[in-house]
Amino acid sequence: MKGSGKLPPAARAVVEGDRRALARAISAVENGDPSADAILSAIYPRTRSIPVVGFTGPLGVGKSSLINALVSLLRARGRTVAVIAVDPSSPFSGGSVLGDRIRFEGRADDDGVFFRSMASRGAAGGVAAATLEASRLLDAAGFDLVLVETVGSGQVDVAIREIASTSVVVLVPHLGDEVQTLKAGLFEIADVFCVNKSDLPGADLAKRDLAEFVALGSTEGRWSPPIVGTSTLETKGVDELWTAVEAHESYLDASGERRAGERRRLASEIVGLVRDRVGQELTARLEGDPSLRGLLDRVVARSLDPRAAADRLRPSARPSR
Ligand SMILES: Nc1nc2c(ncn2[C@@H]2O[C@H](COP(=O)(O)OP(=O)(O)OP(=O)(O)O)[C@@H](O)[C@H]2O)c(=O)[nH]1
Ligand SMILES: [Mg+2]
Repeated sequence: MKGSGKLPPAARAVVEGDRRALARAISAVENGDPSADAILSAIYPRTRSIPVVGFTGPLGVGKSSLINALVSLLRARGRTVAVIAVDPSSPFSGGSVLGDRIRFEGRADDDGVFFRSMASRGAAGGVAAATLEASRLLDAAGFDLVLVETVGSGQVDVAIREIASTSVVVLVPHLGDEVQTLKAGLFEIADVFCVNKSDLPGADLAKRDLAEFVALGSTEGRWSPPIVGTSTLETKGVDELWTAVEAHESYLDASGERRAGERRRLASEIVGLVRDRVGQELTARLEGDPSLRGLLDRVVARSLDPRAAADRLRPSARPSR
């Protein structure tokens, strides 16, 4: 490990792999606690941009089951793995449990695995930002890769694109009409398709359907998402699924897309942070700062329109300076 002596204690504990410190730092990020700033800032130079693999898809298709199976496979191969479940029912805090969904198996005796659920309350963008920063903490803590589960709720899944280096869209045979709806959104984010529950009838048909769909959108020289059939019940296809994920990760390196993608994501992260901060500050100042209150008064009185007021508030046109 690179010398961690100069780091603030909370950050040092994270990079030294202290689980409780890691859990506390993630909670600070999740709760928007100001103590997160110093930790995130201190650990950032130590992050390596590890693979973050997102699993998304409709309720109950077997995302958690697949992640459990992959964790076993990866641990058997000596890789260390962190799992983040973006979960509205937050299974670790006793939230309501839907049907017979699978929980992540406790592996208290194994330091090479870390499970964490993040409540998906608040805006999708907020969840995405917290998940991104949590992945960064896990990266700094030395994990080889992060697996993220999101429920197929649309916005959060699309936001996962901003975090994951590889997105796996999980489906099952006989989704019927649901597949048609999904095609609009989820399908655009897939780097790998997984048809889970392939022990059920109709799996081959579902794979053929998907293959036709993929062929429609495929472009010469670009990544074309492979379609992998799996059954966690019969432990089939899990190796192949991971092989497909690794193939995409290799493609990212070979094509230069990893660097380009990271650059794009960081730019969008910075813009998002500025938007949040400037927005909060302006909201407060529009009522609190006398010169800006006057501007708002004029808009209310119809002597200025909102766009003209916004123009005057642009950083390059600060009215108060
Ligand atoms: N037949 C069959 N059932 C499966 C398979 N994988 C998972 N299941 C079952 O499907 C149900 C849901 O599995 P989960 O892993 O919780 O699915 P999920 O997508 O994580 O569910 P949510 O997080 O609630 O969206 C459970 O009852 C599993 O036992 C499979 O390969 N075949
Ligand atoms: Mg699940």
